[in-house]
Amino acid sequence: MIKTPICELFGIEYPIFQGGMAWVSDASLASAVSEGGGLGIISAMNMPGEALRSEIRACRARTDKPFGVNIMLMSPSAPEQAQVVLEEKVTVVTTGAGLPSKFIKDWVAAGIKVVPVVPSTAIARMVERMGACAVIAEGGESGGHVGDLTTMVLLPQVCDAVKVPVLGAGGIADGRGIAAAFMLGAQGVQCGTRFLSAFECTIHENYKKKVLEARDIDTIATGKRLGHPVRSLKNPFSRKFFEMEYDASVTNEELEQYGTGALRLAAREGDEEHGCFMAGQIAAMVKKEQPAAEIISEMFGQAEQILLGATKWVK
Ligand code: TUI
Repeated sequence: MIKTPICELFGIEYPIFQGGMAWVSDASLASAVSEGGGLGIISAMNMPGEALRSEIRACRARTDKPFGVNIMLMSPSAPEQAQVVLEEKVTVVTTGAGLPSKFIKDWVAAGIKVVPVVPSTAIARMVERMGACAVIAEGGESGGHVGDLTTMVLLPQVCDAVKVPVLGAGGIADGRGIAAAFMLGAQGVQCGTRFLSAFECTIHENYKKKVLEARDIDTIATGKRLGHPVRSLKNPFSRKFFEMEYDASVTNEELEQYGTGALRLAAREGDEEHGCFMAGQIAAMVKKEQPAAEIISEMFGQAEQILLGATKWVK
């Protein structure tokens, strides 16, 4: 059994969060992960406040276990979503794509556990000072909006920089990844891509198929020019985006315009031409569809075996 302070802090059996993935992480996936002993997380992305409220209530109807909500701070809906998580007394809020400065004081005062995703040691220190009870150090191997540093480089440095517990994220999809994150100082992990293949994940079947068929070199980070690079699977959309961003005659507005709506087209419509299928570099290691609970127990079973045998080479 692998127990860390993360389990006690969040009331979960296994020290794993399921990443809040835009247009992907709904009440179905989040409740399945929480029922499986991890922390399921609903992605609020661009939802209006009331839509988020009903997703939170739908999740509560499916599980008595704790779950979280991810607020994407670049979203124009973030302020109203911040209010809804307060009113609904959500157990955990994770944040991404920015600093939670405007909201964190009220959340902490209301007893909400705030766990920001951080791409650097400076930001990790900043959010710890603001009242975060843990941080997620996410390397650029991950899917979606990515920072510069890799998990291997970022994670141990964030662990040294803060006193609160750290979860490692980016490039973790099996027990080896979990064991490695623990070796780098993490007390837990967050996984997104691995949960794309969960039975309870409601994304379009084309999306699942693309993840299951992905090879090691099949993701690409686009959007660096706009200041918010996004990692997704290579397809006509992402290749065209990549070309456009290196074409000086294309304006930033045109580039933004081209990307608008592409996440929804991928996740909900399965549009292989125009959709942006966000996934981490580890997609190639996602090989079968299975229940979320089985994903968790399988990963931790493997991690336990590895960690128990970790001194094999030490004399
Ligand atoms: O947020 C994510 N992953 C995401 S958000 C998203 S939706 C989106 N759509 C279009 C364009 C951009 C995003 C898809 N995937 N991961 C957590 C994460 N947070 N990664 C990096 C950061 C981050 C970056 C900067 C956290 C804080 C930060 O602060 C610095 C600042 O200047 O705000």
